[in-house]
Amino acid sequence: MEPILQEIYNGILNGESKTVEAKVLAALESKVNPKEILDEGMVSAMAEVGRLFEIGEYYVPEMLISARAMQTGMAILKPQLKDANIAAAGRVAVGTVKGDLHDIGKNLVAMMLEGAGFEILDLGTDVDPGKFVDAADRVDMIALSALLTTTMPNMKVTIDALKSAGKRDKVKVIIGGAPVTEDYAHLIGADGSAQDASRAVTMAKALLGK
Ligand code: B1M
Repeated sequence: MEPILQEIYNGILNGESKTVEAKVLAALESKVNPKEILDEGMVSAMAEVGRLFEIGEYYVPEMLISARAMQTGMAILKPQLKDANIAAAGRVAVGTVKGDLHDIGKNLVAMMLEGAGFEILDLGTDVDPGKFVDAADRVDMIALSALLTTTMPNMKVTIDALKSAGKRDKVKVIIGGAPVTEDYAHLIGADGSAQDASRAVTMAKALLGK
């Protein structure tokens, strides 16, 4: 890994927002590809944070400060990942399902979709199914994120709420997040699932015929 990417990686691992900010700016200045900064320097660091949490070396506070450092870097990269020349490809409501506070992956999906020309309605985290149902009148697609096995069932609750409100056929629904599989998407009646933010863009384009 390039030294500058290693420094960003370490900054996220140690939850040093200021370092991450400075190093991401420096990397962009040196013309390092923004996607490379994101994938190698940042997303891989968050995966390591998860591993350290799993083996009991990190606790929730460490995860939180790493997440803040990650968000700082993402805010700087956001304009770089956006391609201004693409016409609006459709409107997408994105949100993390009820009970779930993880928003980094959701934000990444929103950023990449926005970069690909979609208009984003970001409903945030811990989103009540009713809010997605309300949003269905204003968007072409709903993108649900869940990071916990305990909150994943709320994806089904949300889709069922859309069905009960007679709005399921008005929108496409895609789901994603670490515990989500294609089989699960099929089981709960989503239109598809994506493993990462890039694939979410590909899927959104395919489902909306772009
Ligand atoms: Co949490 N957490 N966390 N956490 N956390 C995980 C998810 C966990 C796997 C850690 C672990 O045990 N290894 C574990 C879940 C275990 C499980 O359910 N099987 C866990 C746990 C247990 C918890 C708590 C319960 C801990 C506690 O309190 N005891 C608690 C729950 C709080 C709640 O939500 N109610 C909790 C809290 C937190 C923090 C608040 C401290 C913080 C979140 C801060 C924030 O998001 N602002 C946090 C963090 C940071 C993590 C880890 C370390 C990192 C998540 C992350 O941001 N990854 C995570 C471990 C891990 O993932 N390895 C962990 C980087 C991000 C880019 O990846 O979000 O996976 P990800 O998104 C990916 C793909 O999943 C996909 O695209 C992205 C990449 O391009 N994707 C989509 C995501 N959404 C998509 C939607 C799509 C398509 C693709 O279409 C719609």
